[in-house]
Amino acid sequence: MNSRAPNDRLRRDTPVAGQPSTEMWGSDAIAALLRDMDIPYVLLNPGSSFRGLHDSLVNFLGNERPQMLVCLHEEHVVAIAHGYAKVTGKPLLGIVHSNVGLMHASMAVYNAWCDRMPVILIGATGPVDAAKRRPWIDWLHTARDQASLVRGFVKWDDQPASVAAAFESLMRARQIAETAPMGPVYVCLDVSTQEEKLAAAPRRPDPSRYRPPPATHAAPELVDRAVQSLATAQRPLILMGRVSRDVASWNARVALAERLNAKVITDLKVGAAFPTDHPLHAAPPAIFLDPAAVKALREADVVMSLDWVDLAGTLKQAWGTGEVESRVIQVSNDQTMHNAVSMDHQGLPPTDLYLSCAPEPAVDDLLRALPSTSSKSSRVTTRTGVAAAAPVALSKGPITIAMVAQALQHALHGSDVCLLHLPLGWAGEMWHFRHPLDFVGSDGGGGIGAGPGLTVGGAIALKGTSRLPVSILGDGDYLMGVNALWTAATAGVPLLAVICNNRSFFNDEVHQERVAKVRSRPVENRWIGQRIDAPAPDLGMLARAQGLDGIGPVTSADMLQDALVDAVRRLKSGKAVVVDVHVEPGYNPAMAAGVTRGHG
Ligand SMILES: Cc1ncc(C[n+]2csc(CCOP(=O)(O)OP(=O)(O)O)c2C)c(N)n1
Ligand SMILES: [Mg+2]
Repeated sequence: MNSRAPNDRLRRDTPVAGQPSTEMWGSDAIAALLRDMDIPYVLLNPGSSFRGLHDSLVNFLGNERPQMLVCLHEEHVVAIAHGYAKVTGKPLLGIVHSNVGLMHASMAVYNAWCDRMPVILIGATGPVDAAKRRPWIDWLHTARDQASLVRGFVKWDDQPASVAAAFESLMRARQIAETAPMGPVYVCLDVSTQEEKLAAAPRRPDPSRYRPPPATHAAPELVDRAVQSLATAQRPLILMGRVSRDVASWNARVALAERLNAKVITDLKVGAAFPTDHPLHAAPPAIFLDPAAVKALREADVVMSLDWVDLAGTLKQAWGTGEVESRVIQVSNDQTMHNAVSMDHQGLPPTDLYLSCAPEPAVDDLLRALPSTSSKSSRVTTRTGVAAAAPVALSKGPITIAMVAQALQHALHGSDVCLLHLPLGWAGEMWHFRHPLDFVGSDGGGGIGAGPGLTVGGAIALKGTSRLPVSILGDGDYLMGVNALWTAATAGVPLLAVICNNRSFFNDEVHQERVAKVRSRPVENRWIGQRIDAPAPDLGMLARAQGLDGIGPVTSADMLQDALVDAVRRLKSGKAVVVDVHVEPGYNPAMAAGVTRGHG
């Protein structure tokens, strides 16, 4: 992480001090443990099911560490925590109301699950003891098994029935969430446990004794076999998948590829994993494989996956239904997550050698075992910051996403930037990544509406660092999640979101076009049921309405460069800024082919 300036703190609502008291309530004890856990923020949307805990966070802890950040929708509670984890690798706390709050939050939990990102979500239930329920509302907001709403996509859940049990539950929740593969966890607190009066402060566990286990390593003989296979390969290739944001690990991956002279493919679904302008980087990063990546994969005699998302599907893009002719080394411990309600475990890849661990320990072990004299190529990458780009020419013409990328790079040239989200029409060649925080990856579960929340979460993590938080979002994604941005405005979090506004849920126009062609029906109708254009929502005004700066709409190329230079100036002065840019609809060919591939 870059050095932090003193302005990393968010704006905080300060409670007045009450009368000194020795009284203690169940939720005070739970809040005290949350303080011990040393997590800076708790995201929430209020609800009576956790009014006891809410009071304790304000009046017992003074709204500090954890500091409350209010969200306008529970989906953002989780999306913001998810965005923070993508930058830091660490969980924030979220609290959502019984039943209905959790239902709102559920899509974002799913995204965090598929993205293998830690979030500690706390919920609550009306009195488990039916005799204590208020008429009507307590019954609506109590469930027989509330966690069942999300159990299919959390790593662990619990409903502790006492303060002591809640202590243990929270310790276990954090330990499990932070153990690789990481993921969201859910702890549901009974309202009666929170509101019970305690005779004395219970002894709390020491969180430092409940840390996640250190990373496990593959057995030495398996590492030896992998070294043998890679060192003797003629054309090795590494698929760099879910890896950490750690710079030392980034350098280790570069050293490994160089020592093996292995080609590398990276993925836009996950964060930057390898310098995209390195000579060994074989093809632009993409959601679906670029043709150059398919070629490199088919030519490889040994393919090593470092926890690549969907290894089977990727091999299928290269080899079709035929036999995969490369020898496949899989480095992943993702199998421990493979019992979700969804099929996010993807297809089962052929695996000739299986190292069941996370990429980082495997890369370190391989590097130690490979003699450095075996280096077949060497190159040190030292450049950082956004690459130089010519300004976008002044013309009255339409704007493409590629022009937005170019103009933004021109405006940001030389700054360290973290791209916190990219739109579906993005193409990998539009921007080079040279640092693990240059790009943090996609939403994980394909749940549209996550972009704004992920942006706010990433921006919270970056506040006070020298790295600028920037997102480029689709208009559909923005409009579904737009009120996540209010949390950035109220907490004083700078960010820049540029909306590639094609006035459409365009992804689905591509699908309708395909169906129309297959059925010999008019493709001209593909827009019906998709366009967001009559009226076209004013995206800048939606930002201004929430206290952010809103620029636009930027409707022709001659307006673009100045608008983005202005936006970057405002970002650097500490503002949260949205720019509405009207772009031509269109996807790159690999993306268009990938999204519409037949179901048969
Ligand atoms: C919650 C949710 N609803 C619907 C979809 C289906 N869907 C996939 S992409 C997309 C369109 C997104 O629109 P936008 O962000 O404007 O990007 P564009 O397709 O226009 O490039 C939709 C509706 C989804 N993935 N998630
Ligand atoms: Mg769109």
